[in-house]
Amino acid sequence: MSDIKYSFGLWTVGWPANDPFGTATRPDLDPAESIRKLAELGAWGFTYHDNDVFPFGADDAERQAGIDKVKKAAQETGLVCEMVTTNTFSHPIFKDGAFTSNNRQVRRFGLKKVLRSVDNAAEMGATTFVMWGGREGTEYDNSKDLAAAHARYAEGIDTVAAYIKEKGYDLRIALEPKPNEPRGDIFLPTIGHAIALINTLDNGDIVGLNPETGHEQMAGLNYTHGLALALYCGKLFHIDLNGQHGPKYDQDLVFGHGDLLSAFFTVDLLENGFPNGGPRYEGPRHFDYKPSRTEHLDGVWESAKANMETYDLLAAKAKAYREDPEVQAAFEHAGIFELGEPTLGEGESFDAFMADASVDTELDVDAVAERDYGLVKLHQLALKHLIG
Ligand code: ASC
Ligand code: MN
Ligand code: MN
Ligand code: MN
Repeated sequence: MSDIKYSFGLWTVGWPANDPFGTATRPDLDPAESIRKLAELGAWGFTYHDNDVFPFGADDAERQAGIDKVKKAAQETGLVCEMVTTNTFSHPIFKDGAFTSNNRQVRRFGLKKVLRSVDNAAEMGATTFVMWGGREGTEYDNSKDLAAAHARYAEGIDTVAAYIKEKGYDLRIALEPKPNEPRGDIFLPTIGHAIALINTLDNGDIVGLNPETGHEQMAGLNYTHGLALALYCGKLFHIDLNGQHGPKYDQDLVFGHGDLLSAFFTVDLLENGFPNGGPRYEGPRHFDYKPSRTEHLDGVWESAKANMETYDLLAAKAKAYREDPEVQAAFEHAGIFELGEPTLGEGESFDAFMADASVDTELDVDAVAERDYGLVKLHQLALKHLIG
């Protein structure tokens, strides 16, 4: 096993494989046992929703008992609790959303549930607090005042951020976009939507993103491009890696078991950074997948291992790809380093630029248009590193 910091949601291996069409095919797992098993397999960390470790409606004693069991397993194994999140989607009270429910009582209930989860995240030493608004959305466009819904969503997120600051917790919020499922349309469906809302917040400095591979791909979008935008904006706080085959229901496959080429370039970005330098993601490689319903318990642990093995394999391939002199020459030929140069010269004035005839009238546009970027050759080099 490599020294890469791999982390798993307890709800991933712990999913008993109940789906909308059938009952569970596996028994419930004890979260503390899952932590021990993940440690044995070589994972570094774990994450959970409040109700992965104590039931909805638990009294204070039952709540603390669930937390203490997980804490003990973490201490015994050395596995790090790096992120905590809140289940604001399972109980029927959240059927119209938590922060964006039309019902103010539900919004106040949801907010308090989230703030208690923030306290627990701090208690566990987690540094990221994820908010996936699974039920924040509609089936019908006339179900809500859509401006008010976004205002209430922003209010909720800002309130959680303000609470973290007031308590002095070392925590950052990471919003997780998803386009649909379980709602027909979920608010903040993509990375770009989330960044736009974050920019309106008073406490947006501690609010960023937790993009999930499959969620972006469900929207027909490019996950690696999304990570790049989040990094550029200083907002890539956490990641949920998994696999997905294009726009359809949320498959939550093992990382790399969906679009493998996309997974390769995701790992290339995470491990090697941008070709011209720039911001890097230094957080855990966190998996949010579901062991397929066909698998029993052996299959659960095989699938957990498969995530880490696939990432390790892709990391090694991506490293060899970047170090290959032929690839570096193809980068040069393609202009990838040239793209790192600003378009205007340093201190170049508008007057000088607009008067510069070499930019247009003296430019042989047909000759420039004939440039061969060699991008197919470059991509074939990547493919050969991946499967050659
Ligand atoms: C999360 C998260 C998701 C959902 C889903 C619940 O916290 O990251 O994608 O909840 O895994 O089943
Ligand atoms: Mn998913
Ligand atoms: Mn997720
Ligand atoms: Mn998910």
